[in-house]
Amino acid sequence: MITTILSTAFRQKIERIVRQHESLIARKNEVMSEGNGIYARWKYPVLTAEHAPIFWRYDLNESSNPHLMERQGINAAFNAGAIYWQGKYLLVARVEGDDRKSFFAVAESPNGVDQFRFWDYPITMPETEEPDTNVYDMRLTAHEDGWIYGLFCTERKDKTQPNNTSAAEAQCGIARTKDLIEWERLPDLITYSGQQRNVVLHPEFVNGKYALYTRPQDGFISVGGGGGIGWGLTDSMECAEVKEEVIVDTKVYHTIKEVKNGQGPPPIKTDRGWLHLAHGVRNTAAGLRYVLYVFLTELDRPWIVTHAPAGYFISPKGEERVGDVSNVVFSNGWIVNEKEQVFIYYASSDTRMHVATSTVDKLLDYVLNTPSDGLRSAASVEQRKRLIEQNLALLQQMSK
Ligand code: M1P
Repeated sequence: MITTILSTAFRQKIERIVRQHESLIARKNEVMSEGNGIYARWKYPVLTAEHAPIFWRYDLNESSNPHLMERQGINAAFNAGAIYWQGKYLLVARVEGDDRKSFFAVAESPNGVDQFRFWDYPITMPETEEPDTNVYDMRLTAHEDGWIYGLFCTERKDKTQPNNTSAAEAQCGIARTKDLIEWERLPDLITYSGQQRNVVLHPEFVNGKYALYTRPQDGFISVGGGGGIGWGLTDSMECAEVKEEVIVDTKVYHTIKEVKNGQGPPPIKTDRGWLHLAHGVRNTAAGLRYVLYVFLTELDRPWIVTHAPAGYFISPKGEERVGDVSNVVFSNGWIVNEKEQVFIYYASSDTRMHVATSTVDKLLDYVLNTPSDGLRSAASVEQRKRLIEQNLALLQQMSK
């Protein structure tokens, strides 16, 4: 063991930083008063770059860091997968260092809405023979085969364009674990689409096979002519291959998912079907706008959409609108606890994590009873007129 003598001033500086960090983690969260009856947003982000332990960021040795510089800063903590694990709420966050490299790290909370604390070490994700340049956006699936799978985006340089320093290729990396500490890396998913992002493993076997939600894309950013949330089966996860990929939720002109969309976390099983959370992207003069939406699919055929409320479920609000990539909300993790409470973890503007809470009942009510997109202004007006007519009659009745 190395014993280091610290000066009083240096020790006090460390103590001050530790106190600030501890008070951030201990801060009680509060439900925001205004709500829409579907879910409640919580006031404070649940996980931020500042939640990263100080011993990840500072060299605490006075002789090698006499000015106590934060030399290895953390830029962001966002796009977290989530799992309810031994009575604890765990997020597997995309933590991004100041060097722009993302890695995965587990943060744990006793109640799902505050006190998220990172485990001491980030996840050591083994690599395949072709090393990843960047890994991010893990979806955690506790599969009925007994493993917890983490599917994530692995990004590498596009070697076909050696002179273009932005040209990249996205594919689906796969790893599995029993304890979220030791991870076994499996070969990347093989599909016959150009690139893949937002791939999610369905929690149950379908026709005896593993089932995957995919998001085929022509380029790294653009999904191209195809796109949409795809669906495919694979015999094994040890060398996962989707030979046939069908689009089950397409992008649609003049909707919140006009440019692209992608499955969020694995769907939640309910007695009315599989409840899905996804992100939709549209273009604006100010750039892309990412929102979240919800849909329901059949229990026995999870690839068949039965209910799809029009428009967004969560959009960026207030401070959420600003960050490294502004006007974005993105979710790849939600948790249902034993009381059927749902914790929807979403990131804002590729910077930090938030939570909104609801229940399975409320989400089902929302998805089953919200009108679907009429796809034309006139149809939207008719929908609204029906609501107004019905409400005015009720209000009139109430006033008698
Ligand atoms: O910057 C917004 C999001 O962009 C990508 O998502 P998609 O492939 O659906 O466009 C991902 O890089 C995601 O991490 C990011 O939050």
